[in-house]
Amino acid sequence: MTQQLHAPTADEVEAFRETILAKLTYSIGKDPEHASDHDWFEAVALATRDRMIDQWMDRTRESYRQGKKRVYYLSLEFLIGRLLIDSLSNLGLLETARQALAGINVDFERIRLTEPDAALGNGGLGRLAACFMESMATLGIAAHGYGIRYDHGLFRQAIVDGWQHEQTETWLNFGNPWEFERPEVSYLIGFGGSVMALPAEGPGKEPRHFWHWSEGVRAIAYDTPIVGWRGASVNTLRLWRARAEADFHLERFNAGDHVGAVSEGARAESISRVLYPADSTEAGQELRLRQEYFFVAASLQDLLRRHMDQRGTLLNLPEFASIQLNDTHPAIAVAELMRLLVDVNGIAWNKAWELTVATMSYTNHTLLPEALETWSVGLMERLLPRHMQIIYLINAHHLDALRERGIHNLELLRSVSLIEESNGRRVRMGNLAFLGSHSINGVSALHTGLMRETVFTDLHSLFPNRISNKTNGITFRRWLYQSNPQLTALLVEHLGEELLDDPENMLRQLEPYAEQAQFRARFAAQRLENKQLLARIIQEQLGIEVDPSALFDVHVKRIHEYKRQLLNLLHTVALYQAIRSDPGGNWVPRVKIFAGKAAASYHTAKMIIKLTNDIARTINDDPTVRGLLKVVFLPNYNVSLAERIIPAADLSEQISTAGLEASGTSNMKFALNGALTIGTLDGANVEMSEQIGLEHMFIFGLTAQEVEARKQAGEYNAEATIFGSSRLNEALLSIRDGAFSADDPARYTALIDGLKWQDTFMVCADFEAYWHAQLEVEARWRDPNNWWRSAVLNTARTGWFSSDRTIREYAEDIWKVL
Ligand code: 26Q
Repeated sequence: MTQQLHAPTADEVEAFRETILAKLTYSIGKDPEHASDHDWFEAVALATRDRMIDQWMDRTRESYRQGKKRVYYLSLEFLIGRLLIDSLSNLGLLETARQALAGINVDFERIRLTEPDAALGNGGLGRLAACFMESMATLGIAAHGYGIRYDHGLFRQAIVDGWQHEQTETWLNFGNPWEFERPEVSYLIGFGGSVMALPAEGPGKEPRHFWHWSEGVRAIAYDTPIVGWRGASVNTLRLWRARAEADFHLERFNAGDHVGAVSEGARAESISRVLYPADSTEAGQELRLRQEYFFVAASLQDLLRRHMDQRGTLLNLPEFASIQLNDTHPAIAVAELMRLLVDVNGIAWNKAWELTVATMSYTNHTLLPEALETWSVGLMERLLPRHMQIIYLINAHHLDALRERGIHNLELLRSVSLIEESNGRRVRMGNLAFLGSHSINGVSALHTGLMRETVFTDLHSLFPNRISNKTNGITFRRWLYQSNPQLTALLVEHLGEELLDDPENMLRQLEPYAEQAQFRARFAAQRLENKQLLARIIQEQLGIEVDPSALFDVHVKRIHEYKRQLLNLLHTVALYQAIRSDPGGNWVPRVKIFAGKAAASYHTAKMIIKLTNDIARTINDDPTVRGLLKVVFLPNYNVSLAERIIPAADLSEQISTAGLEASGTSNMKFALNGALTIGTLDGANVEMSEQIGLEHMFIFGLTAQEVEARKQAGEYNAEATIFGSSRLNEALLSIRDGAFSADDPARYTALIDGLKWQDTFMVCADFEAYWHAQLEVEARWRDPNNWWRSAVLNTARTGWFSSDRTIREYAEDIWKVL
């Protein structure tokens, strides 16, 4: 690998080797003769961690001394993946470690693979938080990530007979060498109970409220250092673990209620047991609300304590702290901060509100109605009675202020209220986050526009300056340098090592090379290497042989109807039928690669996985297609698998129904690695087409406006569309009639009828356009000069999608820290 600027000296290698051996002996208690791969991994991780610590402490002391403003990133998800290569590479120790291990005959690659993924997230939102942590460390922003240290991350997906099975994820089974447990950093978090109000102590004073909660859960801090590029700075990701409060239960225990005491303890500890495995809201479940409040309360107490230690007053909080809410999941922070300021610290309501709004900001990641969080008033009153009162009070002040502005339109007041009255009374967390923040942002230009026009129209009309756009980005350290060392080496060879420090600007210098046949050949050759590696994984995992020279057409992401894996499957079936009817035709050999998890309770998504596997088996077993078309579904998609798949992709599928994908981030990862995108004008695909140029992508289908117009008109009829496309009709019929499910011919009747009668996601509506875009893909592929020219330009023009750029925008516009 090329990331180390200068080859390590023999002394450096020897010194690192000594540390590793010392860790193995004295921290793990093994001698090299008997050490397992895992022991070695742990020894290397501990040796690496040591190298971060000096810098970590320096930076922490330094930011204390300078009194810098701090950023607090509150997120229920951090989808980190593995940390070993990330840390070594950012510290410039990758080559040192490799040589240190080679000298004692330990296989670095095997060691690397023993690290489990930290899968504390579902998908895009969680991975974004992880990229942001790395970019904030790289840019030297004093940032703290706050979240939950789940015992179990996102479930492991097993595919049995084509169906998804969820298995418990166990990343902590062998311990976690990256984290520091901080038993001394702990807070007691209350739930339930009642509120007592004491009358105001005098004129001009406000009544004081005391929350007597009935259940206490202890939050214990676990810190993971996050190191930035070239070790420039090291920040902390602080994750909270829930522990039963010993004394609490001891009383019951001593009173003889052993079972009761233990079950109460289990109830407390269940809060940090498992990540919710849905990437859109499930029915408002109590445990989820307990998770949200638990980590928000611990984090706010922690950051207020730090602020008080340094400043001695909370009245200047917004000058020294910015709190970013990653979606509405931590939105209860608005009420909790008010409670801490008003009830605990005696600050007057209006002043507290001013401080809260000036400190908080909120990022929205979805407009899907089912994903907008609301909590029933009843549940809130039972679990967080004081917060419910505070929310009512915020709402009353808010609505009064509007009436004072002369706004009496009932419909408007109803829509901007914190309480939804129509389907039982519910608290709208989106509106709470909006009102409690000075800045609200979307994650792509299109999405931000739609936020203004749809979910937040009315709030936007009242606070027209609050919404802004911050288009997502990705960290190039992980998604290029680490995951694609072959391409990185090629880029460094031509552009120099400075590229690694400033890819945002320097990648553009690659453009002229797109015109050089020799360079294009090198570019294609490194891709082929990556495809051979992926082909080996496919062979190992599925026993399916794929031809590395075929077009690798890749669709990997959470399974969702709006992401339209079904559209891709219909293309697959139509292509299969076309090949069967002309087996001797001049076809482009293609491998369709799918991967992704379905929420456990999302029936249609699970059916889509089964259908993919049914189609794969049928096509792969059919001798008439002679391997011209292969279909694979790789199980258990996660960060580590993404790192193998993305650098091996020729074609990136980003085909969501326009208007529904807030941004997408894998779209950027693929383009950076030189894949061409087939996609709709949705999310950040729009910005990508502006940067890369429409002629180097395959953009097709209805626009967001056109989708909306069809829905409004209410006259869109998939039947007529199907009637107009015999290809589509035949593909639908064959699936519906059981051509891929002979064992259960009616398996897909409901799924296909859904497309015919509803077509909510415009799968049929976009089919022909998609088919023709795929024909263009094939035409370009047959013309290698043009294909690889476009591929090189994709890499060259993706610099803007660095999460360093995104974070700089947050830092300048929202946090005011740069
Ligand atoms: C909420 C309540 C209860 C249970 C689960 C949830 C929940 C959990 C995760 C709701 C949503 C999520 C995740 C959403 C997500 O990943 N959104 C994606 O965010 C990316 C980063 O901004 C975007 O690129 C994607 O477009 C968007 O889908």
